[in-house]
Amino acid sequence: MDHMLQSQSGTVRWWELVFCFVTLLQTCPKFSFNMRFGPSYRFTLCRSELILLFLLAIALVLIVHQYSRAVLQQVSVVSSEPHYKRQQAPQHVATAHHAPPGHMGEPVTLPQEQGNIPDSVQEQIALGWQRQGYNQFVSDLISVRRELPDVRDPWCRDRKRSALPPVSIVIVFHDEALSVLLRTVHSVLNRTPPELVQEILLIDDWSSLVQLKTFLDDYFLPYSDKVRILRTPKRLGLITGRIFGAKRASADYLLFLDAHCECLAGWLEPLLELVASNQENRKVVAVPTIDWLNETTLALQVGASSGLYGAFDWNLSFQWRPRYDRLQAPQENLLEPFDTPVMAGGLFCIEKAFFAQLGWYDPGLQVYGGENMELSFKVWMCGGAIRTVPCSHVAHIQKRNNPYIGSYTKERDLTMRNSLRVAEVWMDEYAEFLYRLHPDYRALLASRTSHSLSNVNLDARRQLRSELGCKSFRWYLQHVFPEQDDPSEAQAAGWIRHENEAGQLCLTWPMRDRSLALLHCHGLGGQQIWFHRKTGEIAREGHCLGVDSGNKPQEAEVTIALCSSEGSSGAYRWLYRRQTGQLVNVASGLCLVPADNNFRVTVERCESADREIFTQSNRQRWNFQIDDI
Ligand SMILES: [Mn+2]
Repeated sequence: MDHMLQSQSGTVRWWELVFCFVTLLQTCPKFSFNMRFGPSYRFTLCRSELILLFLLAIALVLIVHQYSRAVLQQVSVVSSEPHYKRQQAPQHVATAHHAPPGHMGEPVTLPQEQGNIPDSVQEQIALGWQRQGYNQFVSDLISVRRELPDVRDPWCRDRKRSALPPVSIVIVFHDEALSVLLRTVHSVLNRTPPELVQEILLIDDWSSLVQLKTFLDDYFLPYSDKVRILRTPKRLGLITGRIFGAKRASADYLLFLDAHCECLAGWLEPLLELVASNQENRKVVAVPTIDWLNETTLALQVGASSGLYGAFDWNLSFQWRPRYDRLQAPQENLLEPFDTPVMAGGLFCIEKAFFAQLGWYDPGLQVYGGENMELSFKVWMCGGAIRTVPCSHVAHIQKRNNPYIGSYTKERDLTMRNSLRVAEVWMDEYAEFLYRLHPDYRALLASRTSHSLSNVNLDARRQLRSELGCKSFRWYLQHVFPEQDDPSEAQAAGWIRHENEAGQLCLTWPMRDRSLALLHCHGLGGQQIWFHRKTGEIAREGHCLGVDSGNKPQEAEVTIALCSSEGSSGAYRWLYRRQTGQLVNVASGLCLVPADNNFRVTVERCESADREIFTQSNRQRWNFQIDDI
């Protein structure tokens, strides 16, 4: 029983107290105690009563002490571990019936009926969307330490790994929602072996939200062994902000994350293993599989991105393409890292010395956009490789708009300026195709002399390229991205336009359902850019336009399918008659025309070319944007 009276500061034993008291009573055998309560009461306590009172007092002390000890024990259990190790949500919130919002990546939905949400809350929701491009209100409802399921394939989970070096994780933010930023950091701390995280550098790129200042410093104080907050001296933009962080990182390996991510179990190890192992004689940049955090409900949606590779179109916009259309032999194990010509941009692991050797990013690139193309081209062309790692999963919120850039025209203007620098330095003769397919680039290029594109000279970047002895863009297309439509191998390119009473309509693919359509020409390229190869195929993104003749001519259908690598049959070859603008399918001899509803295409018997009906509005007349490459 003596342990019950032990306190943190020393030991007092209950029987010692009793012993003292009994000794006291023995030394004064006639001890009595007189007390006056008010004017008329007088009590005399005899020895036996006094002993009883004493025992009662001892019992009370014991009860109080036991209770306070229990409380102290609880406090010490909680505070003895470093905060970043406390990854489990409290037990009571993890039960099925009372799971907290968003637990295990479940969607968080608000009541559908507007009437159920007070006006003040509706205002907050709208403000969150407007500021962040995602549902900040819902994010604020979710624990910043929420748990997520382990979505890895068992093959990834069971792999044995050798010792890995630590990384510096660089996260640039500008007015990110606090809950989203904190959740990004906690997902790293909670789901990464601490010895692999040398530091997390939070680069505050001139944010104006007040909670991202002193509050953020205070919040991360208990994590100061891992988290460092650096603030830029002025607005740098995402690209320069990343360079700012990279140069200040202390580890040999860098890992870049967007400020609106959640890393999943086992995310870092396979990336690092690929980058740090020098098994091949080349530097590898590793990219995780990107899962989707739904921007409305913050639900985790495990995507197909391990089945996709990164590509670009001739507007230098990033796009995902399915891995099955790659020409290189498929790997035996689809979970092994695979080559990707271009990376999405925000999430990657790279050796710091290699990044420095490549001249970081071009410092003339501003704010956002095009930097992923620059880094991707130069990694491949200057002796490195980019691989997607299917075992590594990072979930990411795709913002609906780009709140800190503003309008679409502003964004287009910004990315065009950046893309132009990338094209001028890295794309050799292919830059010319970019300008021919998108004439607004040429206008921008022409205006460059009057007001400089940027004060950072292009020559310095060209010189860097030649010092590094990098290969040509043609080499890159042929060896790294042979699936890409090569304009230099085409006889005509650009939009395939039809003019009629409905206006100017362009052949467009793929629609959301991967169908082929005839839509108003938007002039932005992308889905409306086609290549008429010298071999006759009309192709875009490795898919060829064909005719399925059916049994009768009226059953013939226009199809689109993966181009054959061994050369196409006549069903996929087309003849372009310049005088009449007719596109004649070689196998069937039928001509391409708009379908009756105008938003689809079909084929019909060709009209004879010598008749005088081929005005601009003839239904069989089509125009290529560039019909002589
Ligand atoms: Mn992002």
